Amino acid sequence: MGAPGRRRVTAALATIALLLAAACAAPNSTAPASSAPVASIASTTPAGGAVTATLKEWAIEVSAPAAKAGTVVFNVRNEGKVPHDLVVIRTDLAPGALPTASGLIEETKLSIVGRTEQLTPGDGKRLSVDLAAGKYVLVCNVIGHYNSGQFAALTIQ
Ligand SMILES: [Cu+2]
Repeated sequence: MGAPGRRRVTAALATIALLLAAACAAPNSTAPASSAPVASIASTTPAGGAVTATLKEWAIEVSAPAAKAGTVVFNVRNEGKVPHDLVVIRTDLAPGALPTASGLIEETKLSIVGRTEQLTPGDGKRLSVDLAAGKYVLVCNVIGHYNSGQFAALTIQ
């Protein structure tokens, strides 16, 4: 009747040994794993820069005519007296030569890469868009506004 008792003691010692091994291994295994992903997240997010786009009757004023490729943040502000929106279009067409119908840009014939909803006077919006190098046109596509001259060119380098 001594054998079962010894086996129980052996099992208990084995459990303690496993717990000690786990406790010692934990700090060593987590330290290298937590530092590795931070570097890869930073390197996969290119900084394209920020562009302020001011909407008014009848213009879109941009803070710079060009920005770097990557994630571009548009700080859009409506400083006009009526609602306006901002639509970002990738195109080689001249800013004033986009196809229109019934006072609107024909969006289905163009490559729309970003947009805001209509902003009321005094309102603002941050619009973040991933832009590749190329030529872009910014427009307000409220009826009649593009035809009134509310557009601007933007080059991504
Ligand atoms: Cu407008």
